[in-house]
Amino acid sequence: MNCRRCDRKASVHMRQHKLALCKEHYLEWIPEQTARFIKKYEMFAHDEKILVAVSGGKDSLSLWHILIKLGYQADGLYLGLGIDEGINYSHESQRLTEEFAASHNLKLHIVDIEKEYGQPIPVIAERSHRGHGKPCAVCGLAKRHEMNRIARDLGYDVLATGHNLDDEAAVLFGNTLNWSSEYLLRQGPVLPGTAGLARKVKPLCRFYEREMTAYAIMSGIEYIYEECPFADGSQSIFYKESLNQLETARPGAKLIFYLNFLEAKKSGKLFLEKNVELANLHPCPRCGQPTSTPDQCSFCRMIEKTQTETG
Ligand code: Q46
Ligand code: ZN
Ligand code: ZN
Repeated sequence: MNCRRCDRKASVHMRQHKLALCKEHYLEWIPEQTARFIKKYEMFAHDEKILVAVSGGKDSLSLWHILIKLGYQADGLYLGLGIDEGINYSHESQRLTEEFAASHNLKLHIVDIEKEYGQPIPVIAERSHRGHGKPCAVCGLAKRHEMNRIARDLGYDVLATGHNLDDEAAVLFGNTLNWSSEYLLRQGPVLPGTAGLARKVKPLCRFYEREMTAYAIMSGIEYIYEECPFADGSQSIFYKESLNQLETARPGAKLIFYLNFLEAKKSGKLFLEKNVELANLHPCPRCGQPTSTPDQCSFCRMIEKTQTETG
């Protein structure tokens, strides 16, 4: 098949879009589409300061690469989680992130959880007895807390993450299986900011994972191939595999699943109470972030608990 734009041999075939492109035009198409999504979902403007959460993986580094290409002011934030299993995941992902930032002359903030809170994620997880032996619940909580803290403290308007369509469809699938209406209400390409919470955006949410892999490889981005060792056997991987089976039988199914959800939500046709209050929030006395739990936020409570156990 030939490239739709220039007639050279195509390198990427996207069945779900009925589109084939050569390398050169693919590397134009992805940023063009991203720009279209940023505009369509009103994610941010050119004069806003963007903080990109980078993990060293293909999605977040590609997102940073694309935003810079599109002329946005985007700095990076890398969170050192202290996960040293396997290939020493944290060390390797930090190295690749730093290399990317240096070679593209970009500003990168690095926050090391152990330096900030005295213990790495796996230890916090163990001591706080959360998450049934896996650090993921604690890790997710800490990542959200820290990204928000840095965005707020350093005056960024918006926090961008590299979630792709496979990620979003898997989350949607899980939320639908459980009919978690509160999560469904909050899911989307943009989560508006509130006092103390930065606006969160996902500019890659309409790209298939394989499209992002192709973009990263063709752009020559060096990223960490391995997933975090704790991702193994997770529910989200199981959902992704199930959706992949569906996608194989019905190309485009994943995209339709996600886009029709967004459409239905926008038009108010979902069986969701539209005005479920986003729980009553008050500032955490320790870190100041809005929280719905009485007294301190869940993150600060967790840290305090682990610290009292240590000392
Ligand atoms: S980084 Fe953290 Fe993930 Fe690793 S410990 Fe679990 S949540 S799997 S996206
Ligand atoms: Zn072409
Ligand atoms: Zn707090």
